[in-house]
Amino acid sequence: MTISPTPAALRQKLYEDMSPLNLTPLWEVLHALVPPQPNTPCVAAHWSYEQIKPFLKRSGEAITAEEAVRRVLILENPALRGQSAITQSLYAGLQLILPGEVAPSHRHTQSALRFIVEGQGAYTAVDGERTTMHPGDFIITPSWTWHDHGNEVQEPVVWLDGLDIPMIRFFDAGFAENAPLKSQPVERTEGSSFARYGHNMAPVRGDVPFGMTSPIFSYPYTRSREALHAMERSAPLDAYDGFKLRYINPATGGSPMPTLATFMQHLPAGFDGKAWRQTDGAVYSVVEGSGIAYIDSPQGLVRFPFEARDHFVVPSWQSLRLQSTSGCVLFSYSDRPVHQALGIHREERLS
Ligand code: 1HN
Repeated sequence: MTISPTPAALRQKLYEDMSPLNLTPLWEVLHALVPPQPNTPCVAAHWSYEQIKPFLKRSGEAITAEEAVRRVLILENPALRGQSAITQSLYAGLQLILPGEVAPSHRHTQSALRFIVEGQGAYTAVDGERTTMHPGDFIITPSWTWHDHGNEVQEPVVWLDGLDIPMIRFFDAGFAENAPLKSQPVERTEGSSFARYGHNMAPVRGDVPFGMTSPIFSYPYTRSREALHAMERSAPLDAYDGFKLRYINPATGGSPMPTLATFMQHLPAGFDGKAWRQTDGAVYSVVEGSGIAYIDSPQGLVRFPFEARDHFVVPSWQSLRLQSTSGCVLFSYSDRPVHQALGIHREERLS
């Protein structure tokens, strides 16, 4: 008498026998492939600038900007160590440039944003134009444009680099090359891009210079700050965001870069915000003031008290609630434009 194998044994044998042909049964993984809601491997995390600063200083002693090409400490998601990623799609790092240094010119298909964290007077050069950095300025490096940085002043300058590196890696669409010259030649006077595109006006003829990326090179903090404060006098307070604006590409009204959306918000003193969540995981840079971020993660409620120059990351679909006793200003970025282009963006405001 033959004993027929159990269904479990039958299946196990099937899996083993077909594995050499690189076949795997969907029914064993279906649930994980299409979870009922986003199930990110990322975790909420916070980097205190006070704790990071000594290591930035030490990297300044350990390597020159030129030798490093870019002297950056990567903010790695604790659950994605070794992947140079702060979320599955986004990269974040803090870059330091010391007086007299140059970070040599190169270009790559990855798009970058710079958000100035500490110090002023260093410059970044893109496509023949330089812009001087000041804390709170949001500066763009469009995909495939030559860019170098330099510091001809007396103080160190630190900024947040936000790039779409993991996303471009996912698509296997990354290209890069080094320029023949360390510093690209200056071809336009500083402020030239802002003069043409930064005043709700645009040149009458001609194409936009950087395709889907904003023609504005630097969005100065003086202007963003003024907008938020004027809004505070004239618009109702949002119970979730405080006073929050998105940066735009003036040519399209859309995000400044095809892969990255950027935001600036002001939480007035005493703000006690409601919780909300979105599919786009977001990186925050604290510009001024202090507060507390509460993030509802599967591991439980996480509480991050933050101060100026701190950074934190809110993973996809984990709810965020912001509080500020003293008032604060927050910059943030995410991959929202990609979610929107794919028609999969979701946002939920909880009570
Ligand atoms: C890059 O080009 C910069 O230009 C910063 O400052 C960070 C991280 C990975 C790849 C390229 C920059 C970067 C980067």
